[in-house]
Amino acid sequence: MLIMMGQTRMPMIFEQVPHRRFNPLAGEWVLVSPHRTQRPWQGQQEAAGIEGRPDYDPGCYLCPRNERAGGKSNPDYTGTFVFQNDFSALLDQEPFATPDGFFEVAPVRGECRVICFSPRHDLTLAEMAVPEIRQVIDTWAEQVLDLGARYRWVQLFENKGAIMGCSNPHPHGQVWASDTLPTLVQRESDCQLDFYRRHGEPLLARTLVEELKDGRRVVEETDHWLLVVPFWATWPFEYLLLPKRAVQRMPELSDAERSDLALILKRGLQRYDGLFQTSFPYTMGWHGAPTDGGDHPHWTLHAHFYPPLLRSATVRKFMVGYEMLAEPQRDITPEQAADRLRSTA
Ligand code: H2U
Ligand code: ZN
Repeated sequence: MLIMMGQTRMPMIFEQVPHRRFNPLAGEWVLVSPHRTQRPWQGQQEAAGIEGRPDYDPGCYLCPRNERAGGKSNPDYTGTFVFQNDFSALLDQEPFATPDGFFEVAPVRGECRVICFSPRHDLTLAEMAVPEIRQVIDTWAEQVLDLGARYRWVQLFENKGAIMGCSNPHPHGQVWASDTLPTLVQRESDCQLDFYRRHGEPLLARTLVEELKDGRRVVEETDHWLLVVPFWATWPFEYLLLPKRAVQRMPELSDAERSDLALILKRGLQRYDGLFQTSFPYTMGWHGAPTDGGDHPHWTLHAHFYPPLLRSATVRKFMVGYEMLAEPQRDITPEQAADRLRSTA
């Protein structure tokens, strides 16, 4: 028996049987095995990770006035604060000749910076006030403008939580700029271009329409933004954040879109924190059209949130075994994940 839901008519049978879903943005498939989650949800409510922290830590290399590695000191900053990463993975170096041969090597030029979101050591993005989050958004846009004038790609991201390899709980993100398109970005670019050529509209504009039409994976919606657990999500509680207007890069966001973005970010991140009663770890980052001066009508600005947690504050999903050798796999369906996120306080 097939029970039809929504206007896209994805049969409910897909809530029960193994199937594969296509991720048109990454150009890859994900295996979904919902029959493994037929057991009722016991939802452990461990209050792990929300430990009290001081608002200033004299030993923190990101707090105002403190010394960083290499002897530089942070100013007594009051809002956001950006500095050049003292251990940059990319350097603003001159191009060099590379040898031909089977083993390929290529030069790369770039820069890495650290963005402190707040002088307060004890806050997270989710806990900051909406106007303060708005300041972070403005800083992100400034970084894309500044570095984008010199580099083809500007990658904004945040690693949050020790489980994600984050070195410091002080709220901060990073920006890495490079003169080449990184691998995953190139793939997204190719996939969006391919869709645009075949359908005459941007892939993520169509995704927005389809996700709104279906509705089951929508977690938050504001005047200008949509937050979904995408149809093709790989991570259990992955988010895709989409603008409702065809915006290609962060600096193009209007005043209203930026303020509204601060709002939906806060709401979405509060849902994350509420899910397992923990300061939810994740890697998040922005993808927009390359800053190479070209026109890229196939590109839509968007953010990805990849959180590792699966069942509780301590039980995480591992991308190992089948995932490393064959294809990403998930048990809980994106519809179930969105439902759980919507029902968190
Ligand atoms: P995480 O977001 O992964 O915690 O990284 C923080 C960055 O801060 C990391 O890239 C940099 C590290 O190189 N850092 C400095 O630039 N100066 C310091 O004094 C310590 C850490
Ligand atoms: Zn600090």
